Order: sequence, then C-alpha cells, then structure tokens
Amino acid sequence: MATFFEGESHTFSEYLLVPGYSSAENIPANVSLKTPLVRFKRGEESPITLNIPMVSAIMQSVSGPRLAIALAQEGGISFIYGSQPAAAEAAMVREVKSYKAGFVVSDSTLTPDMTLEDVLDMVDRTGHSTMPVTEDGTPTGKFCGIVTSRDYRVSRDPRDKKVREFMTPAEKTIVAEDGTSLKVANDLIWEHKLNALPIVDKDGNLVSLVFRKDYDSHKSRPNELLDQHKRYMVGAGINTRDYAERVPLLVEAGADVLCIDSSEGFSEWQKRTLEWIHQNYGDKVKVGAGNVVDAEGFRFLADCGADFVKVGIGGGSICITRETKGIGRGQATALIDVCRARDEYFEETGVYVPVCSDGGIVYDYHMTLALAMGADFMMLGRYFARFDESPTSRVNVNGQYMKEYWGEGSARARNWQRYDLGGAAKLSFVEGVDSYVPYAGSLKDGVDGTLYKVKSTMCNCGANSIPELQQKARLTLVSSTSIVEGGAHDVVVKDSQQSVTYR
Ligand code: RVP
Repeated sequence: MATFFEGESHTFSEYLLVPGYSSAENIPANVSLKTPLVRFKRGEESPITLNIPMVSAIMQSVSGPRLAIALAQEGGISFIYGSQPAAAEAAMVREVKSYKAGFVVSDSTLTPDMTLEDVLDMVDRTGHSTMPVTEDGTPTGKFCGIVTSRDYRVSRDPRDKKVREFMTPAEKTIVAEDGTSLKVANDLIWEHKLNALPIVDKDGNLVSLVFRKDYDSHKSRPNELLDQHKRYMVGAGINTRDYAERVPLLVEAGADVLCIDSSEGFSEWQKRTLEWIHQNYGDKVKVGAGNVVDAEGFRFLADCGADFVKVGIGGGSICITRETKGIGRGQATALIDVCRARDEYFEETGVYVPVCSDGGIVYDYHMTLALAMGADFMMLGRYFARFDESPTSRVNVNGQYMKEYWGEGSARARNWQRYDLGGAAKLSFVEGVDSYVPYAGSLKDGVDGTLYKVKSTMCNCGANSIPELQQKARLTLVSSTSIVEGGAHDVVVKDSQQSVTYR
C-alpha cells in the first residue's frame, strides 16, 4: 500500500501571520535580517552569513554577473546559472569576483555604423541612456566615442542617422586611464560635470565606465556581501553529470558557494556529487543540494553532507512539473515539514543545516511567511527577473514594459541536466514555460521596498531577527472565503494597475 501524507498540502497564500506583542524596541530600524547560508556546528557561526535572506535562482533569465553584483551590493547572493558550458559559467563568476566597485563593464555598446533607430531600441531594451561606442561594438573594443540622450532629437533626427554623426567622438570625450582610482574618477566627474567617465587603456581600448550615480550609491551600501578580500560574493549552479570538470573551474574562478541545480534532489546522483566534492575538497568547497519536499529527503541530503538544503518542487512561477509529471507538494507544507526535520537534526547531531525555500514567492509577504515557517533564506526567480539587472530583454507588450522570464525546463533553456534521471543527454519533455513579467525598475529600489515590508511585519510579530521570528511567529490557515476578504473587495478599484503591481 502506498504512503498517504496526512492532510492537504498548502501554499503560502493559504496562511496568515497573527500579530504578537510588539514593544517599543520593535521598529524596522532595529531589525536584522542576517541569516546563515551554510551548515555550522552548535555554538559556532556559519562560515557564510547573508545580510539579507535572498538568493537569486539558478536560471539563464535571472542570474548573470550584473544581477549577481547588484544583489551582493544589497547583501544577498546569486547563483550563476549552470546551463551553459563550464568555462562560460566560470567566466561569469570571474567577472563578479573581479568587479571593482564603481567600474562598470558596458553591457550596451554601439558601433559607429549603427543608426539612431538602433540607439532607441537599445535604450528601450536596457533602460540605459548613456552608451559608449567602440569600433567593433564589444565592451572592450577600440573606444570611438559616447552617446547620451542629449546627442539626438527623436522628433527631428532621421532614424537612419549614423551613430558616428551624432556621438561625442573620442578626441572630444573626457576619459581616464586604466588604473585610475575611484576617487580620482569621481573628482573628474565633478570637475567636468559628467554623467559617465569612460576608462580607456593605453592602446585606446575601452575598459569600463564610471557613473556618477554608482559612486554615490556605493557609499550608501551598508549591507554589501563581501569576501575576505573585499570582493563581492557569488555562487554558482552545478549538475550531477559534469561536476568533475565543472567544479574545479568554478572553484578556480573564485565561486564562494555551489549548489546542485535539480528539480528532484532525493537521489543517488546528488549523493555521488556531494561525495565527489567532499573527497576532493574536504569542507573547503561549500555546496547546497535539493530540491526536496519532505523530512526524509532533507535527512538524506543532510547526511550526505549538503551545506544547505533547498525545498520546493513544482511551485515556481514558470514551472509546470506538477502538471506534466504529477510530482510536488504545496510549498508551505513542504517547507514546514523540512524545517521541522532540520530542527530535529540539529537537536540530534548539533549540526545546523540551513533551509532555502525555492520558488512560488508571489507577494512580498510570502517572504515573511517563508521565514516564519522556518526558512533561513529564499531563492527567487520571478522576483529578480523583473529588474533592470536581470540578463533578459525589456520589451514593450501592449504599452506596458515587461522583462522576459523563462524556466530552465522550458524549450528555450533546454537545461536537461536539471531534470536528469540518467540515460540519454536530452530534455525529453518540457517542464517550464517562456513568459513575461512586469518590469519593475532597479533591484536596489525593489529589494529596499520588499525588505521594509518584511521588517515591518516582523515588528508586528515582536521579532527583531529571523531566529526570533521563527520562535515567536503565530500562523493560521485561512479559508478560501477569507482569502477573498484579504484583497480589495466590494469596491470598484479606480486604477486597474493597482491590482497588477507587486504587493
Ligand atoms: P519563482 O521564484 O516562483 O519564479 O521560481 C523559481 C524557481 O523555479 C527556481 O529557483 C527553480 O527551482 C524553479 N524552476 C526553474 N525553472 C523551472 C522550470 O522550467 N520548471 N523551474
């Protein structure tokens, strides 16, 4: 006879927090969101502590170097996607690790032969209005000049006007030599009233750009997640097939933590991968595993030495695994079950293995619920895909700006390793979709807004830290009628946009 789990499995939207007593000390400014990323022993500290409980999903449409830098600046960590050749993934890791705060490698570069039409397209797609021009259009090509929105008039200039005709040419652009310090670059920016300062090497090749606003914001980032050499921290996804080739490249590139990216983690393949890493690197290389949805799966991976365990099957916004294969579990129930198992494991062994809630976070308050249910941090795909810094194009769909977002199991990503059960190296059927998500501006603004809400709710529960929230939180399941009551109801909402913005 098969095993039947007691009761239904539930998801976040079916729960609410019941406020507890909050003292005068419970104000958002006093709340710490620090949380452990990897396993540690009782009485010790986790070797890696996040400053905010957010990590970005191991996905092509989410975690590239630009997003990784932006997230580390806010105190979280990205996992660079593994569905690319190992050398390309390692190059992305290296790009994050070698990033010099304030010096930005251009991600929207023009050639002199491009047209005004191309410029407008690029502004639309990337949201940047200042773009360098290089001979071959690469970010490190021969520097030819710079284009800003002050160089053309959309209403007057023909769309086929060449960039070379309206750019500020290199000889008239104020540039700084490679090796210039950020302080000197900033002085030049102020002296010459610039918005951007190109950094050029001795052969005249573009190296990077310093933006006025970047320097300012760098000074106001108290949460930056840095390694011991003051470089941004970054993670990387691996799979259970080519780890012997991929892991050494990622470690050599400087990845701070790895994570096995799989839709189903309760498997011999994960055990073998973890064993190989431990045999070759001891506990020097930190590696998370998953995904699982119950206590048994958690214990298996914890016993195999996983540094953290990821929870969630089928709850991702782009995921159709439950529809195609009929496997999974309501995310809230899965998380509660696994967190209980983590606490028992800690009691028994003295080893704390952090739990990551992966997928299915729709509203900001879902994050507070996930933390209250015991998650140490959340992995987010859709949430981060909406920001400027995600690697995908911004497109205009029926008058509204959108960003593209596709699943790793979609025909577009073809990440067959994520769904690998042995056998042929191919994606036999899709488990994800290709979609749009509403564009949401910069990551910093989005994360600031979200975390302010999380902190406010924690205060309502009388908690000034995540462990305190986990002890004090009081949760209640709600009926489907109560869920209707929770939104605007029995009124005609004036601005229809209010109902589609992120709550
Ligand atoms: P969400 O944040 O709800 O967008 O979910 C992101 C998560 O969905 C990822 O971290 C991953 O676990 C899962 N995913 C990624 N691709 C797919 C798929 O194609 N089915 N699912």
